[in-house]
Amino acid sequence: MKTRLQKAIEDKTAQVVVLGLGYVGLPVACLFAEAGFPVKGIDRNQDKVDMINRGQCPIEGKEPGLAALLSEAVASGRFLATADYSVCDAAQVVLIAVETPVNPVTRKPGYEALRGALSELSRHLSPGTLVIVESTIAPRTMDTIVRPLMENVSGLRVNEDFYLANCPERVMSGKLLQNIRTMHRVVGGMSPSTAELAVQFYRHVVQADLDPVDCITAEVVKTAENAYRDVQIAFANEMALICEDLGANVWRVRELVNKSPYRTMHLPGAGVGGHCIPKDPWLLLAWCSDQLNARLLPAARTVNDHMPSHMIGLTRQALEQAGLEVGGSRIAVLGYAYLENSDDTRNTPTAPFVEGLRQAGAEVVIHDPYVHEYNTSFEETVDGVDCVVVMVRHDQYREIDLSRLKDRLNHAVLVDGRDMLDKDQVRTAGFIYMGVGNRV
Ligand code: SAJ
Repeated sequence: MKTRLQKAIEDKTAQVVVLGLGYVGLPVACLFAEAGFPVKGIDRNQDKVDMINRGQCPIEGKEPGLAALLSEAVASGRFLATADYSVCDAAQVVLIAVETPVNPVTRKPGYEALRGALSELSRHLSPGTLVIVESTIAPRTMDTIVRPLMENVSGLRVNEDFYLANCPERVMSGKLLQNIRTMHRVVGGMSPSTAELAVQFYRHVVQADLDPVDCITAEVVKTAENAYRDVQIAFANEMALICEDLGANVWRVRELVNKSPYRTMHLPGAGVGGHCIPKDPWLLLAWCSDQLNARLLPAARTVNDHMPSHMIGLTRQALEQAGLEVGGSRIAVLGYAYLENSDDTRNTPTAPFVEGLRQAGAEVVIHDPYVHEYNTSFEETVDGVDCVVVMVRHDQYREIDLSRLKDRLNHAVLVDGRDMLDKDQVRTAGFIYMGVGNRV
C-alpha cells in the first residue's frame, strides 16, 4: 500500500487535498498544483471557495506571486476549491492547515477547527492515505488527540492502514510563497518511514532542508522557535521601558549593542501580534507538567502584551504636554494590521490600544492602507485630530509630509510606536513627539 502511495508521490499523480485555505493552506495548495499534483482545497467559507474557483486570491496585502500562481493553478484545472469533504474519499495525501487559536483566558489550545477537520476527514479516510498536520499544535497533540480521534472515527490504524505526519508551517504574511519554497522544515512522522515519505512529498516544493524527526520533536521545534522570538522581542521591549526611564534612546542603544558580536537585539515597539508569536509560547507550555513552573516564557508574554497599554501611557503624556487629556481628544491611529505592509489583523496590538483609548473617552479614527475597513483617505483621517499615533511601519507612512500633516491637525502631537519617523525632524516641524523607548 505504501509503495503504491510512494509511486503516486514520485510521479505526482497522488490526489492532494488541503483542509483550510487560509494563509497556510492556500499557498501550499497552489504550490503543489504548480508542481503538477491534482489538488483540491476544502474550506467552510463558501464565498472564499467561490472566489478561489474564479481564480481570485482572497488574501489581500502584499503577497508576491500568489495571485498569479492561484489563477494559473485554477485555470490549469489542477486546483479546485470546495466545501465538500467527500473529495477526501479519493485523497492520497491530505494536508491539514486549519487554525489552532489559544484561549486568551485558559491559555490552552482551542482545537474546535482541528477536531472538526479531523472528524470530517476521518469519515472519508481511505486506506493508504498520508495525512500531514501543518497547523501549529501543542506538543503531544499528535499522540493524544490527532491519532486517537482519527483511529476512532475512521476505524483504521495508524502505520498499518494510514500514515500520520506533522510538518509545521513556517509561513509569514508578506512572504507566504517564498517561505514555503525556501525555509527549512522539520517533518515529524508517526514512524520513521512515514517521515521519509512526507519528506519525499515536500521535496517537490521545498528547496531547503527537510529534516525527518518524530512527531514530538516537530511539535516542540515549531512552538519553541516562536517562543524564542517572543522572548527576544520582550527583551527589546523591556529595554525600551528601561531607556525611557533612564532618558536614553533605545534605538541608538540597540544599534550599538548589536555591534557587539553575537548580539541581535530585536525591535521594541507598540506590541506583538500575529497568529504565531503571541500564541506559540502557550502552545509549547500547554501540556507540560505543573511541576515545570515555567517562568521566562510567561514573563515575556506579559512584557509584550503590556506594550499597547504602554502606548496609551505615552499618548496620555504627549497630550498632556499639549494641555490636553485623552478623554475628549480626537486621535488618529495609523496602522491596524499586526505587521507592516500586511492586511493580516490577527491579534493586532492596535485593537487593545484603540479599546483603551476609547474607554478613556477619546474619539479614535483608524487608517490602514492594507486593511479594507480602514483603507480610507489618509488626509480625511488626520483632519482636525489632536494627536497622531503610528502603530505599524507601513511603507506609506514613511512619506508623511510633516509640515502638511501639521497644517491638518488641531494639535501637533505625534506618538511613534515603531520608530517610523525621525524624532528631531518631527520636533523641528513643530510637533510634540513621544516615541517608544525614545522620549527625551
Ligand atoms: N515584532 C516586534 N519586534 C521585532 C519583530 C516583530 O515588535 O523585532 C512584532 C511585529 O510588529 C508583529 C509581531 O511581533 O506584531 C510578529 O512579527 P513577526 O515578524 O514575528 O511576524 P510573524 O508573526 O508573521 O512571525 C512569523 C513566524 N513564522 C512562523 O511562525 C512560520 C516567525 O517564526 C518568523 O520569525 C517571522 O514570521 C519572520 O520574520 O519570518
